[in-house]
Amino acid sequence: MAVLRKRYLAPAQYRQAQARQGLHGENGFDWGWSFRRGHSKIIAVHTNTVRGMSGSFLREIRPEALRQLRQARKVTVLTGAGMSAESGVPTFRDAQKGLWANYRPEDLATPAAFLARPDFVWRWYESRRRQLQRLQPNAGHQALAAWQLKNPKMTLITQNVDDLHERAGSTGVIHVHGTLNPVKCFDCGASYQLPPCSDEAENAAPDQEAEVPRCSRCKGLLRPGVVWFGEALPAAALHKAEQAATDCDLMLVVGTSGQVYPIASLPGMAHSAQVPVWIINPNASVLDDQASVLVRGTAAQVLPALFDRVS
Ligand code: BJW
Ligand code: ZN
Repeated sequence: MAVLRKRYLAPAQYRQAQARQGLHGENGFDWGWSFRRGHSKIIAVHTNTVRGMSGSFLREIRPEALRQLRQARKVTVLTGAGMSAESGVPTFRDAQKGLWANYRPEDLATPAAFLARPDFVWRWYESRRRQLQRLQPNAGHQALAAWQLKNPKMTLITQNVDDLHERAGSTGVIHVHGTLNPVKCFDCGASYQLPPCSDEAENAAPDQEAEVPRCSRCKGLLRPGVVWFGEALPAAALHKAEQAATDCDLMLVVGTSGQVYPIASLPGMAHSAQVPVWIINPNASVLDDQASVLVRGTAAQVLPALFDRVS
């Protein structure tokens, strides 16, 4: 079997390398082996993602890899922003578009930014909440929810602050970075469920005046129910996530860049506990070293096809 020596290539480069090394996939799905520290790594490239076409593509995935997934009784799934990208939610590290194009999320998602300009940061979150209201779960969210029905021991951990997993039907979702709604009081922590957002919220310009609602108990400012940089993650959620990372037969990591800690260390914890880690991402990430199976494709394309093959 040919060995694809250079592993972490962008899909187009990967295909060129494959052609050079004589690896040819069929049905739009190419795969190769790579060897490192004595372990084999399966790389699966969903070439239809590259070509922007749809179609079946998992016929070529190695049967031993599919068997691993089929036989797993306890699967832990970790999702990141890429999970919701095909629903229209911008990923965190994509350049922002529209009215907020000149601002970096990293500069807005901090307690310091909120304290300096609460109304400004509140408007950004309201515009995102409004945007989310008119977006729908994608085929990847739906595939995970359907798969959970058949595999009740699945644990779903998400870094996303949207509710698209729940709207697709997933239950018991562990939101390690909180949620856009409910919001909470900055001072006393009291929780408040916001009513649906107005259209104006989405179209509010960054410099437009807006009043941040206040807590009815202590009059403190309300803030989004998310975890900002420098803040501790919800202890119970983090504890459950860490346990689920090692107490499982397989970890599926979907659409995260693996740049934000402590969650970025979960795939490494699983890997150290000899749990096979599968990564689904159209792009390379710093987590790739921890993967036993890499699928270069998008969440909405890969997950339905993958679960279809193992059901
Ligand atoms: C697709 C796709 C498709 C695209 N299909 N895939 C150790 C080392 C260094 C630093 C630290 C450390 N430990 C802690 C830190 C500091 C900090 C940190 O990690 N900084 C790094 C940036 C270096 N961490 C923290 O501050 C955390 N708190 C903490 O550790 O507290 C300690 C403490 C203890 C006790 C008391 C007090 C403090 C908190 C982190 C909170 C993160 N919050 C955010 C914002 C949430 C609110 C909001 O949304 O506004 O969470 S940051 C942002 O990043 C967001 C995300 O959940 C998170 C992760 O991003 P994600 O999901 O990976 O998205 P992207 O955009 O990065 O990647 C998208 C991926 O999808 C890409 O790979 C694409 O290729 C892929 N993709 N289309 C599949 N269709
Ligand atoms: Zn309060």
